[in-house]
Amino acid sequence: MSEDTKKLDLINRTIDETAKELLKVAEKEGISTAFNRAAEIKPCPIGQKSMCCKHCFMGPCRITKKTPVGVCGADVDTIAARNFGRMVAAGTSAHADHGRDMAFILLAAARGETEGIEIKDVEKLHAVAGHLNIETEGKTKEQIGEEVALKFIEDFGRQKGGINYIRRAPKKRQDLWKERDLVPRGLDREVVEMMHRTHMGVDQDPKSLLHHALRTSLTDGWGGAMLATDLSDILYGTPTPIKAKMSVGLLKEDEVNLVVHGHEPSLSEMMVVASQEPEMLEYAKSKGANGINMAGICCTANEVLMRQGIGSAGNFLNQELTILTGAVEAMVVDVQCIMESLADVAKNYHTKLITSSPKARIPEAIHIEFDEEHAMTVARKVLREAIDNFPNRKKGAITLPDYVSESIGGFSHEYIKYMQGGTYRGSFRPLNDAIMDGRVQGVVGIVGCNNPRDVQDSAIVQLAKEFIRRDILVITTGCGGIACGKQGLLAPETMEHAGPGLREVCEAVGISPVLHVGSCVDNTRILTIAADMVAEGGLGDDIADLPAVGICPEWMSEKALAIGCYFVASGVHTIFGVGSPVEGSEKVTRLMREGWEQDVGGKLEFVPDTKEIVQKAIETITKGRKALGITEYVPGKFGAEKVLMDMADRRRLEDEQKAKAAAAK
Ligand code: BF8
Ligand code: SF4
Repeated sequence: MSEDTKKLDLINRTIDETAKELLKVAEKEGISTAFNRAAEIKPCPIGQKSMCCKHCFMGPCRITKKTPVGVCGADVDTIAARNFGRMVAAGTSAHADHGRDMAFILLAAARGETEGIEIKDVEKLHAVAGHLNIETEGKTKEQIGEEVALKFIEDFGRQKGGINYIRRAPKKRQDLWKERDLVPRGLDREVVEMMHRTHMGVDQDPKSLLHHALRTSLTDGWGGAMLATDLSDILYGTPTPIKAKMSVGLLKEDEVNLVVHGHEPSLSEMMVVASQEPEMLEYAKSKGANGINMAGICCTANEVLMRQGIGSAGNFLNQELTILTGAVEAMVVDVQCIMESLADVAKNYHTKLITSSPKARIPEAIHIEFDEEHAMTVARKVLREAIDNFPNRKKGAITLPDYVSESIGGFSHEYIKYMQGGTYRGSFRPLNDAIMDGRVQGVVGIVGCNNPRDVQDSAIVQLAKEFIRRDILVITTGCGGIACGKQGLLAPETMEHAGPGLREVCEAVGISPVLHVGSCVDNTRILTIAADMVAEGGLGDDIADLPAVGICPEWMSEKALAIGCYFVASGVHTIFGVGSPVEGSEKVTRLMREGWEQDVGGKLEFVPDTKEIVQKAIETITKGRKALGITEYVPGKFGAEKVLMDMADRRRLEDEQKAKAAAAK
């Protein structure tokens, strides 16, 4: 392959124009990114299919035709189920540990032990106390906050019985969990039990291992992640629609650019406040900057976007590229999805990489640890580091792509309810009615990551467009939400791409056909929306009855698998793109499809082809509508039928355009 073709291939691994531009900078400067590393590192063909076990030192054992079982006799089915179980446990732990930290911050805030953090949304605090059966009459918000925090903290270590929030699921779902022995005990117990079961020589039944994966994931979906969402709302405010810019083009040449990256909202919330303080702005001026510009990456971005309208510089695959602009004074990272390569990329520029979590250290980074007791002091310290670095920019090394999209985020579950009837009459009636009469055919959640094994943002954006065109409402979170935002799908103009039925409903209610509901822990907002739609009536009596599908088109993280599992355990047909992490075991693949569908009504499938994902989602929505006895899905009746472009089509089109451009020169 010639050098030129290599270059061309790499920039075709994203549909984000700013990423293309910055990949050219990487190429020119010889800086390595995930894009070129993914091209250079071929996944291990055995590990990729989960045909390898390293759970003890008699191995690692590779399963082949010649050696169909490991030294201990474990076959590929047990091995694949064990590997999958551990991935789900890790993903669950990441989300739920974040939730636990939020509970401790609420406790500290309620006890007056925080600096700058206090209970902001009292209405939400009361609603949460209600879910926990905590009496609120005559109590101060601090008293209620303390009780809520303590009750949540207790949930993490619950040894017997179920965690509190399972009661937020529809009654039928709760009964099914009881009947199937799926009611999750505390996070700590379920995760430890998963580690125990998957130790050498313990659980040897793939079905039983997968069953426990579902139960473990429920401590995430209806536990840790749901708490993380609710507690962030209580402390920093429940989101309402808010405008925000998206794409790396929002960085400013004449201002201090401070990028927050990771998942936790607390330090970034404090930095928003600090960045607006007159003394800080004066300090920035004294260093030659015209202001302070905050931007986010990944889910910390989603947290401050949802609540403060802080723009997002991009999603997972934009993190290294953002530093390549040469215009980032500091990138502050907390936990999860932070590439280890950031330190190496930053070395080529003046950018300071700052770690803030005691759980996530990077040797080359500056460590300024966040603690709630000194939250504002820490935020100001970080900000000063960034401002001090402004004069160190390498003047000739700045590449700021000239593109930025306007988006609207901030669609919390509470706001979606409110906008369908106002403060006193908020309900899900209009949406349920629209689904029942067929103006809206169903709801699809498009969530999750980027994966450099696929073209960045391509599947997410293609799917979102396909569904809204077919009158299917799209709810999005995480890197999926940012992908939609960068491509302009979160702007009101998206209405033009929607089918006429969906368009009518969105115009009447005042929403966009693609709703960004937040970060990855905010996938639990999708669960609470689904539970409320069931409670509203007319669409069955369980989440499994809704004409709804969950899709994770470009997944890469273990958290995505945890989310997938709790969606399935809640009754949702869930489809992942990219490829299957259990491909080597037909039995495990079948159990997740047919076995789980029989058991819990939801199923998990791995479908790399985007066209096939659309087809499968529509089949499920059609089947769901039929079972409810509501208008059958008629393709083209509401939305215009259009052929979906696949990658080959897209490449062909790009080649044609390039040929045309070359001919015109
Ligand atoms: O938690 S979507 S790449 S950033 S794991 Fe990570 Fe995946 Fe992005 Fe948010 Ni979620
Ligand atoms: Fe091999 Fe069994 Fe040990 Fe796994 S647990 S490494 S299959 S001997």
